Amino acid sequence: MNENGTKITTFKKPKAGSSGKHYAPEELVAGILSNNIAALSKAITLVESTKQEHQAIANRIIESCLSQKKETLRIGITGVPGVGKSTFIEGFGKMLTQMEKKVAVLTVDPTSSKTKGSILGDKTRMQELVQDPNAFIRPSPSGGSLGGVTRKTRESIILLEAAGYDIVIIETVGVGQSETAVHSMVDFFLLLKLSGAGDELQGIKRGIMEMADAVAINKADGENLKAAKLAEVEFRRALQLFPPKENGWIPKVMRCSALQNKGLEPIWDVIEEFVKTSKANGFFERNRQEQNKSWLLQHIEQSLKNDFNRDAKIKKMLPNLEEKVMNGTLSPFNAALQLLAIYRNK
Ligand SMILES: Nc1nc2c(ncn2[C@@H]2O[C@H](COP(=O)(O)OP(=O)(O)OP(=O)(O)O)[C@@H](O)[C@H]2O)c(=O)[nH]1
Ligand SMILES: [Mg+2]
Repeated sequence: MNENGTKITTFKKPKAGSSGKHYAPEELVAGILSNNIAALSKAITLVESTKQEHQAIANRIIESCLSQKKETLRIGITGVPGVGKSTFIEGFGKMLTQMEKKVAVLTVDPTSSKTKGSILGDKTRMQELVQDPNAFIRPSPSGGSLGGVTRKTRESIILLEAAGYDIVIIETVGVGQSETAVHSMVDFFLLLKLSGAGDELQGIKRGIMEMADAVAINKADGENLKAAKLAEVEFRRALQLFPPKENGWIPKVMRCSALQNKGLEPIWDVIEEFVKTSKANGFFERNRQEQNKSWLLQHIEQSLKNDFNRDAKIKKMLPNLEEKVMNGTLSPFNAALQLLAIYRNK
């Protein structure tokens, strides 16, 4: 028994190279539902596994976990490397656990040149949250395409929510396509920015500003405070130039110091206000439904692509046709049609 009176079951680690039969899905589901961390971690490992037999078990677990309807909140946090995302999540997460909320943190970094060093770095930056019994932190699944990482993260969210985490925070580095991917799996998207250069509005990626539900100027402390206040005013002005969002929400601009734990409460107030408004006007639920739909379509696309690429005949024919296309003796369009015909008649 743990301190909450929940029975702790131990899960045996399967032997290396085992077929994965050692995982009993029902047992893992029961473990997840009673917030057994070992079961939860094991299930996420299965979700992340590229082995088909593991994925089959993972799918069964996800299906059982999906039926657990709970009020949860998914928050995405983005910003350039070094803006202070992990530091912010440490302070913000602790604030939430003090409010008796259970918080899970995932990171999405498909570039996954993520060395051991930077994972350790994250853990050091979230040192206290790591030890908090009401928090669960899991770094990005390593390797793989953005599509793969996105799928794994979405599935992990379901497991975490079934395990009783009220709030799932997803950190993603503000480069490349990962922001769009994270935006498509969260309810609220927070952009962290830096000030100080005096040219805050330059280099703002329009798409990201459109995705953000709030912008927080971080590192608003010490000598940087004055510049942060200026940046706050400028961002607010700049955001007014964007057309209103379809949910009617006007993105908020704030400043904070993640390092000094300042300005975090007002950000939570804004998130609560967002949740209240978007639940009242139906956007919250509709957004999740749309996200589920696009997840379905993406999954079909991904599976078809994988199946196509794995097909033996395609593998055999592709290099030959590729060469013809490259030297101009066959049009890409025709080559594609031929390959698709071969694929369909398999
Ligand atoms: N002065 C000040 N420094 C901060 C603040 N927040 C973070 N830092 C520092 O900025 C550096 C980077 O912080 P991280 O939290 O690792 O930033 P990150 O955005 O998670 O970085 P990546 O994960 O590499 O993208 C660290 O040295 C932090 O101590 C802040 O509010 N004020
Ligand atoms: Mg970080």
